[in-house]
Amino acid sequence: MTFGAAETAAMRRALELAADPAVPLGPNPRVGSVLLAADGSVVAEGFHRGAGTAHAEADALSRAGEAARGTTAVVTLEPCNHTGRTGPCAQALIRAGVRRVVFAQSDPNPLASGGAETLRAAGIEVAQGLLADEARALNRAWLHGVASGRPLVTWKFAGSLDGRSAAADGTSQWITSAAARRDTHRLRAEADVMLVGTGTVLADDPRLTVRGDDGETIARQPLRVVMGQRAVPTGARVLDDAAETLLLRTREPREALAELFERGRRHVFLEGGPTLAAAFLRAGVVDEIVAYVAPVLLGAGRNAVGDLGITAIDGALRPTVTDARLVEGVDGEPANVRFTLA
Ligand code: AOF
Ligand code: ZN
Repeated sequence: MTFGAAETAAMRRALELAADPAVPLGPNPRVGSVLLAADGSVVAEGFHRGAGTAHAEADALSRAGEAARGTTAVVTLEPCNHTGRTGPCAQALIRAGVRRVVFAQSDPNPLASGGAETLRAAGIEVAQGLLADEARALNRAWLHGVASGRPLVTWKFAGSLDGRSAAADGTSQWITSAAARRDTHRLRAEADVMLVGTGTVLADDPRLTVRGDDGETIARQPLRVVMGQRAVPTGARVLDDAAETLLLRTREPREALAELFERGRRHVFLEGGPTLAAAFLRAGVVDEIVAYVAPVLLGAGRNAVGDLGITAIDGALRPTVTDARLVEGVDGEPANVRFTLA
């Protein structure tokens, strides 16, 4: 399908609006919308601000008012066809007199899909697929949830060249570089759950907050979740008021994920120790691995991953590398390597 330059620029803007960091992550997709006049100028912009609020199209239409008539609606997701928490956007676009609708990706949600057909049946020109990869990347956790019924799980590995997360005496500070840790915080900010086991809380007393490059906690903090059957001490830093915390008294990854999905969470960043990492890998619920490897050899030491029950080479887990890059060190620290695997 062909798209005009103004439509492409509008779709980029709609993706940017959709990704607004002030929007809470949750069970709904991130969606943006721009209404264009016939000469390509912007009539109105809109975006979705979290579950229960207006959809992006409705937001843009209400800002445009009468000026919506005859415009092209550029939307990052196929307009919905259902009455859910709000009314169907396809009908709202028809009523507003929109001439053409351009969307990036079709809606995989069976409850809401079918908007494109409804629009076409009403005589509106519909074109799809513009910047679809970017739109899918933005909502990959939500898409994973629609397809699988559980949250996307990203496991973070940080270790030495020989796969250790701590020295033999248990000291574990600063295996990966400060630059690698800052990079981790950028990835954490995209998730809505930070998950560890009680063992990590007892051993490291982590805060599990997301800090920006300046070291300050950012506004949109993921839910901190501690799972396991050991008690979390009342003074643990994970219980401070920097972010919400949920204690799950289970050791079953699938049960924990089901509970988090139920609570509207769609992307779990797994930062646990060797026991929890092994439990999730064994249960087959790790969807993505981000591995920071530091040029450090410890020889003996604590394994970053516990026993996976693999005894023969045939049983090895072999994730695929989707990205590999150097994370340059600053202030004299060595570069680390970051692999992304799926
Ligand atoms: C959104 N925001 O801008 C668009 C969505 O939870 P509901 O009833 O508001 O409906 C959510 C569904 O609507 C969602 O799963 C998706 O299929 C569709 N479009 N949702 O939250 C939006 N355009
Ligand atoms: Zn809608």
